[in-house]
Amino acid sequence: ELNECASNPCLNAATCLNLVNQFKCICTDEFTGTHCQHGNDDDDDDDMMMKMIVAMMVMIVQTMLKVV
Ligand SMILES: [Ca+2]
Repeated sequence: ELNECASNPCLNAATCLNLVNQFKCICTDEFTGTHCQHGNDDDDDDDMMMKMIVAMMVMIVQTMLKVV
């Protein structure tokens, strides 16, 4: 039985639980994933930014179509 937490597998200030033949990361609110490697807020921000960019592109194309 090893201490799987010995290699610090949990990222972003997560708490590591040493279990039998496995580990579990207790992520902070801002992160998710097996190793807490995914930032929830960052992902949301990226999605919002992408949606805004797409919406702007659509508006620009619509405006161009009206002009032409
Ligand atoms: Ca263990």
